[in-house]
Amino acid sequence: PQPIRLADYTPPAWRAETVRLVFDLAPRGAKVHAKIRFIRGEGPEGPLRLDGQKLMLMAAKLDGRDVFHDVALDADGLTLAGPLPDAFDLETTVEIDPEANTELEGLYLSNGIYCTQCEAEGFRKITYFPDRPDVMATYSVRIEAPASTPVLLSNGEPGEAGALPDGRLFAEWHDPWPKPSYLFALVAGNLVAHRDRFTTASGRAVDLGIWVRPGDESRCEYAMDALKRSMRWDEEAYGREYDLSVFNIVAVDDFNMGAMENKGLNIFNSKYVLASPETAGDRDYELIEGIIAHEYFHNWTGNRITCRDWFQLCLKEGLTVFRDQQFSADMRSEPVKRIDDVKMLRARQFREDAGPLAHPVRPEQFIEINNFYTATVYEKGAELIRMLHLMVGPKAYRQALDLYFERHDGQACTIEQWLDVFQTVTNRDLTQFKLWYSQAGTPRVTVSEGWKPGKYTLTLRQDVPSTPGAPSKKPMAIPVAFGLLGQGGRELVEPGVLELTEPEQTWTFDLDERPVPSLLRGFSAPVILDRRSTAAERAFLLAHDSDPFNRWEAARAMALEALMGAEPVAPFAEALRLAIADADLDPAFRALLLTLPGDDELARETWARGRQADPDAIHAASETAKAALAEALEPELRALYTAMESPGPYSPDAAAAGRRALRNACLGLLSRRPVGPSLAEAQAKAPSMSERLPALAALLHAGAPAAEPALAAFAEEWKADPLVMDKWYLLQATTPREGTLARVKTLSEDPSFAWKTPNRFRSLVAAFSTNHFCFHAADGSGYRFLADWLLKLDPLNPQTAARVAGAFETWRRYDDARQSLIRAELERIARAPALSRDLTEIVTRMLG
Ligand code: HT7
Ligand code: ZN
Repeated sequence: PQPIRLADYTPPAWRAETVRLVFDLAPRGAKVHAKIRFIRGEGPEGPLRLDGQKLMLMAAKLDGRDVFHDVALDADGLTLAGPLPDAFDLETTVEIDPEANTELEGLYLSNGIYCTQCEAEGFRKITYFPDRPDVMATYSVRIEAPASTPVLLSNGEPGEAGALPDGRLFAEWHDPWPKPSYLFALVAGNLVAHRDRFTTASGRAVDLGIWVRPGDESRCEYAMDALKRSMRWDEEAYGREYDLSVFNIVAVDDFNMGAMENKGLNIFNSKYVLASPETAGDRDYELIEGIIAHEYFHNWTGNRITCRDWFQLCLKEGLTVFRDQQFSADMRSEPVKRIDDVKMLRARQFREDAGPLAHPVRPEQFIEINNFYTATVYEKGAELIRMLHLMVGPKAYRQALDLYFERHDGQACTIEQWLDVFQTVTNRDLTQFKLWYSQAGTPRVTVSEGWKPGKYTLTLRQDVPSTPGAPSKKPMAIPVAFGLLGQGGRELVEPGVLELTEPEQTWTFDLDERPVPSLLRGFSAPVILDRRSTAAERAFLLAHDSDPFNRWEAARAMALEALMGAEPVAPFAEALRLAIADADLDPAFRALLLTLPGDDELARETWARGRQADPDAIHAASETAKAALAEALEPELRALYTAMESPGPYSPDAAAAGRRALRNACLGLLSRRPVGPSLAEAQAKAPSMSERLPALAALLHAGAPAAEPALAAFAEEWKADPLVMDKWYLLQATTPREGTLARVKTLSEDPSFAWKTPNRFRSLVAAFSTNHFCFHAADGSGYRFLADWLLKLDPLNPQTAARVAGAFETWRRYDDARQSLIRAELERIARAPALSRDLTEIVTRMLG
C-alpha cells in the first residue's frame, strides 16, 4: 500500500452539511439508511468520492432519483461521476454484519451490546461517507431494534422514543453541534444506568448516565464522581462548560483502546469505568479518574475544535493529555503525578523515539493511521504543551487557550493555527519551537561546568539524534528549569529557566561557593540530560533539592548505578534509609523512591551507555542488588510496613492510596527476605484488591509454597468476573521466574482463554511480552510465542495485533544472538499470507 502524505493534503471537493441516519439493528444484515446533504467544498472539482468498506449497497438515490446503477463501487468506496448540482441530497441504504465484526471498528456486537468505534476510519464501515475529520456535519439519528435491546443511545440530545406497531423499539437523537464522522456513536443493548445530575457554572442542568450491564451498576460510583469533578475542573481551569443537556458513558467489554470521546456519548472499555474496593486496585482508580477526565476534556479539545487531518492528531491528543495530567495533579499530588508521567514517558516514548518506529509528534506520512496512536503523539505531544506553558507562563497560556477557543470553535485545525494563538498573545516567534513537532528523536543535553572562586559557568550542548528517514536535525528550543544549590540545599540564585536554543550555550553566575546544579527541574523538557554527577552529589540532591522531581531523579540515578553493578549498594541504601524515614515526605513519594528500575529500564540504560544488553546478566545483577538493599533496609522496611497499615475501611483517595503504595513497595522488597512470604500470605487475605494483588505478586515472585493455593483460591472466587480474572492472568504472565512461559502457554491453550477479547489478550500475551527476563529467554522461546499469537490474532483484530507487536521494537538493544532470533520472527510474520496493513506496516518499519 502507498503511504498517505501530509504534503498531499487538499480540502474536500464535497462537504456534508447534514446527515440523517436510520438504523434497523440486527446481528446479521443490519440496515443503515443515510440521507446526506452535500455541498461543493473548496477542493478541486471532481466526482463525488465516498469512503466505504465491507458495506453491501442496496439502494442509492440523488435528490430522489435512483442512481444505484450510476455509482461505481470498489473495495474502499463509491464514486459518483458528474455532472452534479452544487448542492444535493444523497440517500443510500447499506447492509452490514455487526456480529461478524471482530476488528471492533465500525458497528459491532460486544457481549450482546451493539456499539460503534469510528475513530479514526471506522465510520466508513457503517455507511458511505467522506470519512475525514475536516468534513463536519450535524447528525440526526433514528435507531430501531428488537425489544430485547431496550436502551438505544446516540450523540446529542434525545428526541422521541417508544414502541413500533410490530413491538420493536425506536429512539431518535439529534446532535446540534457539527462534528466529524469519527465522533459518531451508537449503542444499543440491555443496559442499566447509574444516573446523576450536574449543574453547569451558568446554571444549566445536565443529566449524567453511566450505562453498564445489569449487575454492574454498583461499580460506577467512582467513575461518576470523577466525571463531575472533571466537568467542574474544566469550568474553573479553562472556562469550558458542557454544551448538551445529557452526557452518557457506556462500558463495553470488547474495546481496542481505553475509551472514546464521541460527542455526548463516550464509550469506554469497562476496565476504565467499573471499580469497587474488592475488584479494583488503587492504580485502577487512578486510571479511571484520568481517563474519564481525558475523554470529557475532549469535548472542547477534539470535538468542538477538531483536527483538519489525521497528521494533526497531536492537536487534540497532546493537548488533552496535558489537560488530564493537570487535572490529576490537582486532584492528587502534583510531584507524584509528574514522576509517574515521566516514568511512563521514558518507558514508552523514549523507547519509541530511540527505535525503528520513531516518528515526529506530527508525522508526515502513514500507511495505517491506527498505528500512529502512539506514545509520541500522545505523551510527547503533551510535553510540548507543557513546555509552551512553562515558557509563556500560566497567564499567557490561559489567554492563548481562550483565543484558541474563540477563533477556532467549530473548526478542523492544524498545528500552525494552534501555535499562532500563542504567537498572537505573546508576540514570541515560535518558528524554532515548531521543530518539536517535526523532528523525531530525543535530544541529548550534555552539561559541563566551570568553577573558579566567584564564578560558576554552566554550558549546555544539545544533540538531536538521527531517526529513520531523518539523518540530520536542527537545534531545538529547550527550556531547562534550574536551581543552583549551596550548602544545606540553599538556593544560591533565583530558580529559573534557561532557554537553550543554540547547539551550545554558556551561562555565567557570580557566586561565593561552588554550587550543585539542579537541572531540568520538574522534567521541564523531554530530553536526556547527560551530567556526570558524583555519588555524593546525588545523595546531596536526594536529601536537599527543593524540587521533588529532582530528588526522585537523584534516587533513580543512584538506583541505576547500584542495580547495574556500577556502584556499591551501601551508599544508596544509606541515602534511601534517610529518605524513607522522613515523615515530612508524602508516603506516595516515598513509595516512588522505593520502586526500583525494572529490567527493561536497565536494558535501555545499558544500551544508552553504548553496550549491548544481556537480559540474563541484567536480571542477575539487579536481583542481587535488590536482595542486598532489602537486607540492608529490613528493619526500616518492616517498621514502615506496619506503620502504613490502613486504619479504617478502604478509601480510594490519594492519601490512603499513597500509604498503601508505600506499604506495598516495602512488601516488594521484603519478599526477598525470609519474612516476606508470611507477610504476603497474611496480606493476600485482605478484603481490598489494592492489598491482595501486590501480596499475590510478592508470593509468586518469591516462589513461596503459598503462591499456588492463593492463586487457585483467587480464581475460584473471581472466575465469573472477567476484569478481575484479567488481573489473575497478568500476574502470572509478568512473574520473572523460570517456568513462566510454560505456565503462560498452558493458560493460553486452555479453551477458557478468551483471546478474542482484547483485554484478555493483553493481560496474558501482551503482558508476557513486558516480562523482560522471560520474554528475552536466550533460546528465543518467548519471541516465538509472541509471534505465533500475533499471527493468530491479526486476521481478526489487526489493530490490536499491530499494537502488541511493538514489543519487538527494542530488538537492536540486545546481543547478536537475540537480534537474529527476533529478526527471524519478524521475517516470519512479514512472510505470512494476507497479513493486515496494520501489522505489515509495523513489522516492515521494525525490520527497516
Ligand atoms: N481518541 C481516542 C483514540 C482512538 C480509539 C479509542 C478506542 C478504540 C479505538 C481508537 N482509535 C483511536 C481515544 C482517546 O485518545 O481519547
Ligand atoms: Zn484522547
